[in-house]
Amino acid sequence: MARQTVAEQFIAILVQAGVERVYGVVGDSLNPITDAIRRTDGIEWVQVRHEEAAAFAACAEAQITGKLTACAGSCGPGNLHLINGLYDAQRSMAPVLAIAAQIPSSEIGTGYFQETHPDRLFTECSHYCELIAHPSQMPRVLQTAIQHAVGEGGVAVVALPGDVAEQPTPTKGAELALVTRRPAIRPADEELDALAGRVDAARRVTLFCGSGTAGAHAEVMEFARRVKAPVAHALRGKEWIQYDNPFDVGMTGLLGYGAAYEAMHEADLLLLLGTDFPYNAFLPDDVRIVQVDVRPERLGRRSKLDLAVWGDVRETLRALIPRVAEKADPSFLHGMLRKHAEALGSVVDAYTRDVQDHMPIHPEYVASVIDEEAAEDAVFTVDTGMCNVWAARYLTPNGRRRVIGSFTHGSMANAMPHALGAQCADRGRQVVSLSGDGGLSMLLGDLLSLVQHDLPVKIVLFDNSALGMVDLEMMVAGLRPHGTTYQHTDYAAIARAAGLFGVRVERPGDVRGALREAFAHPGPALVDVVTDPAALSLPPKITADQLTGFALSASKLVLNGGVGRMLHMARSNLRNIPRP
Ligand SMILES: Cc1ncc(C[n+]2csc(CCOP(=O)(O)OP(=O)(O)O)c2C)c(N)n1
Repeated sequence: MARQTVAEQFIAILVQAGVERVYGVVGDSLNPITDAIRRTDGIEWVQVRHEEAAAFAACAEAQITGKLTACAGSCGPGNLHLINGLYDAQRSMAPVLAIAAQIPSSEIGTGYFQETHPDRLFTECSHYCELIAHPSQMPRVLQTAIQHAVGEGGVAVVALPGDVAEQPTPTKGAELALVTRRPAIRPADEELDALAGRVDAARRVTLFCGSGTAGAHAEVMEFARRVKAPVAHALRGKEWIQYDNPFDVGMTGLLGYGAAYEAMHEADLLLLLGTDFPYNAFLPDDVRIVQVDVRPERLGRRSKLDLAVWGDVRETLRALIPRVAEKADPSFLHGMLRKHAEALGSVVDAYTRDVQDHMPIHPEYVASVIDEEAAEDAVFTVDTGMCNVWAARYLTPNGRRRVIGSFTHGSMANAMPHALGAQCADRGRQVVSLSGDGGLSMLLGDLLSLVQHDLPVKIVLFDNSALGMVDLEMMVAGLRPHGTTYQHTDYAAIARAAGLFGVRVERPGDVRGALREAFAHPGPALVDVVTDPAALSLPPKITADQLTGFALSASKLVLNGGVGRMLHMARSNLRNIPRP
């Protein structure tokens, strides 16, 4: 029997590692890989139009399934296009293996046609990035790559020259003992005792939760109940922690709302749980801070810590809860819950004013209708830009819905290709892309991929003919907006021409019906909602000299706007509190 080629062994190992699909664009040096995929059961080639979309799609699929996914590009420009989506995956800790096909191995270093050096180019956006220069490096290099992506959470890149991929492997692809899951990390007893001592000594404890609280909802709630702590969150913590949360005091940061800022500043002990929240101007500098994170390099890089705890949030809290004494005095918690409901109550007016008749359509109204009409287990993907604001304030998490965005890398154009990958992972689940017109138009070609693969993604386009977020930044910095407008474009017509269901909505009264129609449509659909580019206002107390771009100096809430169903949640959390 003929020996396996490197490409065949490569793909067989990906199947063993649980990879179900590889997103990408074909090209000569990649041909042995795509051909091996074609001949292998259990793995599928998902052809896209732009490799950046392939990397975003893989990134979203990995975040939905928690499993390794893959993307691929041909040599030179082909794999270079992957780079932005790979940064996104790396920074979201999404396990993605990227196959960067390379020029013929004999030509490397000669300035050959399409020559780049993927093993140098992708080092910054990966945990592992190596060239397979000889078949004998297989299967060890691939195994090492997979274990970096899965074990460390993020990207591994393997550069593979087409000629090497075609050669027979020296070793038959034996079953490998691959790492497919990360271990639970429990801090040492000494750290847990020190942490319990800090918690017991504090009178006012606040928890600030990030994406590291995924899977730890029950533990966070039990701990908060025991120590009577308000629970604040960062944007990436929202989907994991805000639902069924009687201790919720909202979100801090540029898009923040509610009493999160106060609760974090008025505490005498702040616990940062699984968050690498970057804007340290929102973190207090005169409060004792303990940080718990699974990645030790993150500990203390945003604020000075009194205690650094290396561990999973879930494992840490499980071990901590029996060690801390239950606190008797709920007055700090109750005070913060009241402040939270008051803070939400005062901004809600901004949203309700005439919004259902407002022309052009108010984007907050669109977001609130999406929240009401979308399925209880929908996946929302969110474009960088103002859609982040609408998602943060209007999407109601419930523990089953997911919200995926480029929340750490902050790239535009992510939502539609993220939706593509999320939908591939589960064709039966509703996937709704909240897209900006700037973002969508950047990778517009991949609308065609939705049609080609009959992926029933629903795109809701916030079509303000502007780079709205940048308009706001310029305004905040005291600059005259420049280079931020687009000509009006009928994206619904483009969608229809591409083979999607497309509808353009210009009147607020038509929003709900159009969304219902699109959500009920069996295939891909785009609702092009013409929205008001000047929708958001800055709160009156913010002045331009308080802010330099995104570096906030003195204030706590940057953007004014409504908060959707959160007011209701905040008020219902108050019901159990005895009146003062
Ligand atoms: C790839 C990339 N280019 C530029 C930026 C800077 N940027 C951030 S938000 C934004 C505007 C986004 O516009 P749009 O998608 O139309 O959404 P809107 O904010 O108008 O809702 C820009 C240019 C970025 N984050 N990523």
